[in-house]
Amino acid sequence: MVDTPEPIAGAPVGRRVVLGLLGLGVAGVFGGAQIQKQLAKVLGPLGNHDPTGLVGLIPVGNSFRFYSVTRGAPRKTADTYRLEVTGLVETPRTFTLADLDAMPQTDLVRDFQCVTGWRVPEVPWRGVRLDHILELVRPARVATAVRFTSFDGTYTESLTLEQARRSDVLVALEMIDGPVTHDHGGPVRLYVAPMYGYKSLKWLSGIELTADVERGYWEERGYDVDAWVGGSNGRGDDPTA
Ligand SMILES: Nc1nc2c(c(=O)[nH]1)N[C@H]1C(S)=C(S)[C@@H](COP(=O)(O)O)O[C@H]1N2
Ligand SMILES: [Mo]
Repeated sequence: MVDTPEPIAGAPVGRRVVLGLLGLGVAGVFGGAQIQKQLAKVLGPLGNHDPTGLVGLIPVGNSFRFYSVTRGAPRKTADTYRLEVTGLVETPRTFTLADLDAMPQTDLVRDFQCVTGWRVPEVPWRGVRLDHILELVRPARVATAVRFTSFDGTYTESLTLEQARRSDVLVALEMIDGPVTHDHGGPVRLYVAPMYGYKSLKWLSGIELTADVERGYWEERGYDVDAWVGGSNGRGDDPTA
């Protein structure tokens, strides 16, 4: 955590932050996902907003940005976190973090790629297959799609039921080397391995079975509903602008 108090929006970056960023150059040799912990430590609250663009200038490459279309989300703990699964299902259910922890866990090591072009190679992910959760609630025959909501109150995403059942789509509890951190959408986020990062909704609070695909936040703003990496919308403009 940066201990120089600095107002976030438009503020000059504190000296300690800059020194910290320079220090990261040393860590660059590790590259990839491992850099993330140190980035989070040095950037602290700036990591969420990056009003200066400095994050993009850090000489390490292959690092995560923290994205949020809102000013973040409330913090949820094992006591307060709930995942509601509703809509066109036989048995709507509400799961706690302990419930999700007790389910079979799947490990994946996959690249994480934002449609804007940054990419983090070989990120370890761990969580419950979305398909497992769908089995527990039993989708009705008329359900063809799944809609996801975030406890940031704004962001949404969706998948077809067929996509949602893939073995590389996780309700993720861990990424990199521990629990999904708050800034990365913890305690629970979605991870849709074969698609661009905007599908991997952070701060997951709702899964709703629907009759048709409903467009998500960025899809309302022009991005492809089918966000396969390498597909038509890998065009390099910025869905977070
Ligand atoms: N709730 C929420 N989820 C989100 C976003 C967001 O702004 N809000 N941004 C998406 C985009 S565009 C990307 S690339 C990834 C970034 O994940 P990260 O912030 O953990 O790096 O989260 C996705 N999920
Ligand atoms: Mo993204």
